[in-house]
Amino acid sequence: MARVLRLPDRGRLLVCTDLQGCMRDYLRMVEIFEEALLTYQGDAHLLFTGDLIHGPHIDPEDWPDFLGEYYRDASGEVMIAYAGLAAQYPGRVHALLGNHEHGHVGGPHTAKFAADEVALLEQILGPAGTARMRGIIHTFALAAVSKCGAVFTHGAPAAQVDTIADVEAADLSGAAYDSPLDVLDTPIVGKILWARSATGAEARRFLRGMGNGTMAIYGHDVTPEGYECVGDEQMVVSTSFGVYDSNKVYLSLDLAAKYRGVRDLRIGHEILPLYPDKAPVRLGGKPRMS
Ligand SMILES: [Mn+2]
Repeated sequence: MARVLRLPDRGRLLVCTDLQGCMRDYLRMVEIFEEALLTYQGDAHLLFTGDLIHGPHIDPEDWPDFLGEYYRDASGEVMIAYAGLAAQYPGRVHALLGNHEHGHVGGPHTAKFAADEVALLEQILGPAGTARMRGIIHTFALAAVSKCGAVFTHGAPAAQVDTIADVEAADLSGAAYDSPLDVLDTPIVGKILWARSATGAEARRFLRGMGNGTMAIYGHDVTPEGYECVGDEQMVVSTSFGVYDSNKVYLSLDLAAKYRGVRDLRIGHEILPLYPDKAPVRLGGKPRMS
């Protein structure tokens, strides 16, 4: 797979950030995608912006509030389901690499919920399952660009990119480094996969380099409110991990539109609740009688 995914200039695009092994939210996103295929006469796309894997293995009584809605990690199952969906709808289901996937194909091993989450998941999956998962991860791009102005990455848009070719040429293997941790200090891969924030100047430089995009859309960090605008050109979205159901948000973009920036994205149109029946009005939920 090419390092940079070029999305088409028509159709509807649904965007889902960090699932971290949450099968229930994955299935809800598939349901929304299949509804969109009906609504838009088959012309819909679904994009996952990385970190589909590596969730908590914690019993309900030990679950801390800051992790949001309770779930149990189903990373292996989510990856298999993703690959099946991508095969079922060729060219319409896409994923970007997150720092958690990168650990399985040359990047540093993450240690969010285990001392070595890469080793833990590979042990659960066994050699054949691990090989299969790595094959799926190798289909993930590092960034996605679109004519509508949106540029998608896993982390914040802090990478020092002059042209799309810089990202196309990025080395993900880690082979060039003494230690996988060295990738964290690299100006492109390290930032795209790990940056939690970017200044306005960094974001504008990145967007210019990525073909004059107008807004950077990403996850990686949790925003408990569901989404957050940073200046006019950045939006952090939390669809699943670390958030309560009521605040989970996904994006629905018109690929034929020309968005001038994140202020053009409206609640109830482009910004939508994953679970509308649970969402407050401020996130597009319906008013309820109490
Ligand atoms: Mn991440």
